[in-house]
Amino acid sequence: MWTTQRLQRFIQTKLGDIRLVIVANRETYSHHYQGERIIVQRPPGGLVAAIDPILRCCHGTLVAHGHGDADRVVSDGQDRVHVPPEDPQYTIRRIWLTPEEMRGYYDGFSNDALWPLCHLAYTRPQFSAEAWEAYQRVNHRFAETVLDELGTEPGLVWLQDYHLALVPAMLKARRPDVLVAHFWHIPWPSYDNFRICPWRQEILWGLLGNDLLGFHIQQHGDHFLDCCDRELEIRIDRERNSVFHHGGIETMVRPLPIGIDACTIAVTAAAPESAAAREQWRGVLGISPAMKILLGVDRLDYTKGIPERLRAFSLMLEQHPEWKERAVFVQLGATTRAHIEAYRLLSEEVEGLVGEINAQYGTDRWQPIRLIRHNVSTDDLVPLYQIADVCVVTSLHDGMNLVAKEFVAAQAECRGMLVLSRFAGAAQELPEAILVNPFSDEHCAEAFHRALTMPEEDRLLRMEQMHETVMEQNIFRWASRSIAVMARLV
Ligand code: GDG
Repeated sequence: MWTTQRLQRFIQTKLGDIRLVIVANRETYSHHYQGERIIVQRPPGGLVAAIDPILRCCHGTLVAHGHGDADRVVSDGQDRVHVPPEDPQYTIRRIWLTPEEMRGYYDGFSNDALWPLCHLAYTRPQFSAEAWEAYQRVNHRFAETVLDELGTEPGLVWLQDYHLALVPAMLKARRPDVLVAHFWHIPWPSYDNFRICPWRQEILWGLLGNDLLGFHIQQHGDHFLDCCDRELEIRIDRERNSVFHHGGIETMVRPLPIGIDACTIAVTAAAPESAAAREQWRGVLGISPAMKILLGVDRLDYTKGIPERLRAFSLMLEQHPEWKERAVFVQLGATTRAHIEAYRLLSEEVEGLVGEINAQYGTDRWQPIRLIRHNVSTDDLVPLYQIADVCVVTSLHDGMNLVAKEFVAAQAECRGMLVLSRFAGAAQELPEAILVNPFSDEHCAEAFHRALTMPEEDRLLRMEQMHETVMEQNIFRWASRSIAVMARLV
């Protein structure tokens, strides 16, 4: 089993004194004013959960955008702060961005162009020259900051995600000796979808600055190779999964499916406080122990298939009326990317649907859907996973999906069941889930009913297998696999 300690030893053996710099848009800790006081927050999201344990165990540096309103005050003269605050183990080097830069680079290009371009969710990407210009400028700033952090030392730079596609080539142009790797956390589209991007060649060349480019699954890597093949004058070696360019320089493309810190979730689940929190959830939601709970946990994002699953739940109530007053759908949907039109529309759609379905089926004693719009703390999320009978993940398209894995890790007694979209990367590792096509309400409604009525023996077998996979293929294993590939390049 991969643990923090094992990963720490592994990194020391493999990388020795080589400095590890991770680069991500989002910082793992942010500082905020609460009245006169300054508090520390850990932003939610899969990426933060993945890189924090790695940075802790290799005492590396994270270069990230400082977005907290008290971030500047707590940073030193070089914009650095040591974290976690209670026991500092690594450094965050913060980059400051203006609201205008954020509108262009983050909202505009990253989230309103690249995000819909890469997800087949049928939301049209918005390509704006102004946003693209901001994206280039901010990527340049990230590259300059990384170079400044490295000084003249040898180093390994590990970039995260789609906000930083141009940074690899910018780094290599100045420091060809530095090893550059990148993990792309979201899907890569097929060429037919990718070719609508006006700046497709620039993005491909940016990413070809990497020595290693990781995706969750082989299919995303294959799509990337196809795009390079169709757009650029370069050599693709399908057997090696590599692109050769600039007179023989190799960019390796690898499937590296991400995991979660499953052990921490299992420990939280087993803690006595979790038992109290489970009771508290039932009390707050007014759910009796006899009531079956279906649970969805997502940022409110149009790729996650939230309206689709609510419609499917409504259909299940129509087709299987025996679930009326016997099942409740709890949906967590914290707001994200609220400045973007598509997200505002989604929020209205979800609120509207919940209202309609509750009005149609609800009774004095029962509200079929409970929508929770605020961010729930991780300590409160684990007990919610534990009381759920069915966890519903119906992403229209998803790189991996960590919620599916978190639910399985929290369910030590394996009493629940997972309904999982075929179009989430996680479906490849968790085939024992009930796999669904989220574009079909009928298919999902039947899957919910099947999950609720699955014979215990079958359910246990499937959940136990998934539990084993999630515990073994954890975040430390992902990090070790990624670092093993990078170390071979050193
Ligand atoms: C990207 C890719 C890939 C959500 N609501 C709350 C909350 N969350 C946490 C979950 C989970 C994370 O957010 C969501 O992770 P996902 O993997 O589902 O999705 P993205 O944020 O889109 O992540 C995805 C991931 O990167 C990693 O590579 O799997 O495909 O899109 O950890 O628990 N956490 C808390 N309260 C909430 O209300 N505490």
